[in-house]
Amino acid sequence: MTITAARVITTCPGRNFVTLKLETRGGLTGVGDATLNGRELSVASYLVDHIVPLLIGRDAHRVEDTWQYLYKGAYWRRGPVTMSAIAAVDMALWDLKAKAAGLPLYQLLGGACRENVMVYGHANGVTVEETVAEAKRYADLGYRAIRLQSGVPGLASTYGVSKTFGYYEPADAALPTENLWSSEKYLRSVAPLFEAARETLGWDVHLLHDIHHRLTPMEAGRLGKDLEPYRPFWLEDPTPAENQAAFRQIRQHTTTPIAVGEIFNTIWDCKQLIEEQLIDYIRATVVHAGGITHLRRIAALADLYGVRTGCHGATDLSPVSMAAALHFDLSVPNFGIQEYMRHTAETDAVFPHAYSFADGALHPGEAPGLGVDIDEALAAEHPYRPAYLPVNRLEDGSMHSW
Ligand code: EZ4
Ligand code: CO
Repeated sequence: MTITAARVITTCPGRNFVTLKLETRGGLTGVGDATLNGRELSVASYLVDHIVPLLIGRDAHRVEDTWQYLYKGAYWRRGPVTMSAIAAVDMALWDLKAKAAGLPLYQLLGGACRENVMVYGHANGVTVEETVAEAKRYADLGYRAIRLQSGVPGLASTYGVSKTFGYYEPADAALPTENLWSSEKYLRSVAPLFEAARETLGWDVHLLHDIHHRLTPMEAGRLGKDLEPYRPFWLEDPTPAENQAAFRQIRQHTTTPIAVGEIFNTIWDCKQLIEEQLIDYIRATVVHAGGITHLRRIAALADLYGVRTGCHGATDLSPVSMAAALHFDLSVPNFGIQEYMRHTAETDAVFPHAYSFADGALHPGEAPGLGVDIDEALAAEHPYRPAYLPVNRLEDGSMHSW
């Protein structure tokens, strides 16, 4: 199964996506997602300028060897640009291998471990009332798990809050939007949100929350403790995770489960958090953590320590990544939950796919391979548009984590 052509397609059906498409001599094609939100063209260049020349003529069946070749062979290891580029190749090779076998990819990964993949949706609003009303709409759609993000009284805007039901795109401007942040104001706002949500939604639905890397370990410990009465499913990204040892402090203060890892690139970013059992869910994704090959290795390490998976699934991960994540989720023994921000109809049209939603869960479908493709003619009608993620400053002007 010799690779004869490799194209990198950058398209913006409402938001930017970078996709790698491989062709083989026998006429099969495979796709991989290479989208790195706000830094898209760097991965496109890494692929076009430095990886595509290495792929032409290779045997597409050699998934592991190709992974090792691109990782060890670059000399410069790790990092989001390198690992997203390797991930795109890895996804496309698995897609090809499964198509060659005539099987949906999850069958090659050991087969289904469960009937379907529980997902969580994003409920948000400017006020507690709006957010809880949104959460109710998700519950009525059948969701069994819902993330709650609300505006913070006294702050003009914050992470995770949009006005449009079901859709939120933080990379919203040609130059970064500036947000103002106060951890004190934020910390006062979260427990009342969870209290109101439990009153309206009851206790049969999982409730989640994303701190988005903004607190100190002590602040995160206090928030975790404040939320314990409402039994959150998880608190996500409490502090910036470069300092993995900092999570020891959070653990000493709260029993609220912790989820980390959407910006991790390799197993090395996860190692200490998993081995010391400092987290409950690992959020590394197929696209930013080196593809299906590497994510399975991370999941296997996590399984040794009772850590479950909770893959990132924001809309900046294309439907190609979502399909890959679902095959992974269905087949990995220590699956926990999958994030699911629905893509817009515009995006779905460019990426026709076999996965489907029912009863609060997704299933990857039974199409051979990943079960997703890119309509290149339609993609060409949506040219790339520069879009940055926002930045965050404290009220005195200091830069803070966004
Ligand atoms: O802000 O994917 O849990 N989900 C998230 C996302 C991230 C975006 C950044 O590109 O934190 O919304
Ligand atoms: Co997050």
